Amino acid sequence: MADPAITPAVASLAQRVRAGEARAIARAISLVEDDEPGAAALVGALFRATGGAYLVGVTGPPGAGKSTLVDRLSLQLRARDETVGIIAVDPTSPYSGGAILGDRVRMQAQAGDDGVFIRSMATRGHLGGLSRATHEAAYVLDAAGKHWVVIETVGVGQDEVDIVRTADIAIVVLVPGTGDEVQALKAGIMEIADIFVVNKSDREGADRLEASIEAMLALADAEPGAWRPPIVRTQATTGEGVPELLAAVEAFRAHTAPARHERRRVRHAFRLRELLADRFMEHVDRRVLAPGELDGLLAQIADRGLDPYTAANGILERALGRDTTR
Ligand SMILES: Nc1nc2c(ncn2[C@@H]2O[C@H](COP(=O)(O)OP(=O)(O)OP(=O)(O)O)[C@@H](O)[C@H]2O)c(=O)[nH]1
Ligand SMILES: [Mg+2]
Repeated sequence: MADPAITPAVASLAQRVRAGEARAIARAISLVEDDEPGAAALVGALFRATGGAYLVGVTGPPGAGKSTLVDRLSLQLRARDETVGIIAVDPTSPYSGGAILGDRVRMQAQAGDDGVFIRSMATRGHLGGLSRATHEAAYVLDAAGKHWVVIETVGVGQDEVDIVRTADIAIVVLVPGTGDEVQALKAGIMEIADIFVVNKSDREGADRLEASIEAMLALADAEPGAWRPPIVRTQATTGEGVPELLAAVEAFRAHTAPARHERRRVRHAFRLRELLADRFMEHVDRRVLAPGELDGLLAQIADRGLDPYTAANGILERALGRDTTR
């Protein structure tokens, strides 16, 4: 990684982000998303201004109604004069905007202070991974002064689940009658839920789904005083149940306020380890291994002429210039 020395252009961008300028926010997110030159310096310049936003992770099966729900939720927040930044990871159905779009136009009339900023992000193609890209986009929105930053992911891959798991709150959205319960269990998203939403509760099978979540929660032996994930029924299309969902979010926020630092420490630890692993591999690829050398090592391993531990130790030793045998 180059020295994150800040150029005047990046410094000015950071300043405009902190002022909440929508165009600067969009530009800054593109910069970090594509890991362009200046991205690390920008994150460095913005980081001190982060920590004010409450980070909400929303996940669930494809088409569960996550975006519709987040749309509704942000309308409620806007009604309280709170600002929202939304990052939607690879949505198959884009944010319709809907009522929000109308509001955004109205808000833009107010001295460039957009109340809602929505950004879609592709799952693939990020240097350093999806998690890096979304976390850094969240830093941008946080530094821009958004009260709430919502990250929506489809709960199918480990990256997507980890992103939501390390948010301040994890909301898992399920829908009745699709067998999603079982799929969700497989993907490991049931364990991360701070709140369960049974969306499309107008559909048949909502009772059954709620019962199966209850049964699962009853099996988990929670410590006394621990948060018990509530189950909230919603109809995102009509907005029914959304005030109750917001109330549950607030209840969780209050309940976990004393432990908020711990949760964020876990998130930062996760990010730091990820960054270190990325940067180290980048260093190994660029500075340690000769072109084609890795393929040669892999061929030897495939032929059982070399074991992976010895290979890894050899690379580590060369990278660090000393003996690294454990
Ligand atoms: N009947 C019914 N339909 C709903 C409800 N909530 C959402 N939908 C519909 O379900 C479809 C998918 O909604 P989205 O909000 O795009 O779902 P999503 O989970 O964000 O989808 P992906 O991001 O593509 O995974 C849309 O046609 C919505 O109108 C609901 O409560 N009831
Ligand atoms: Mg969506």
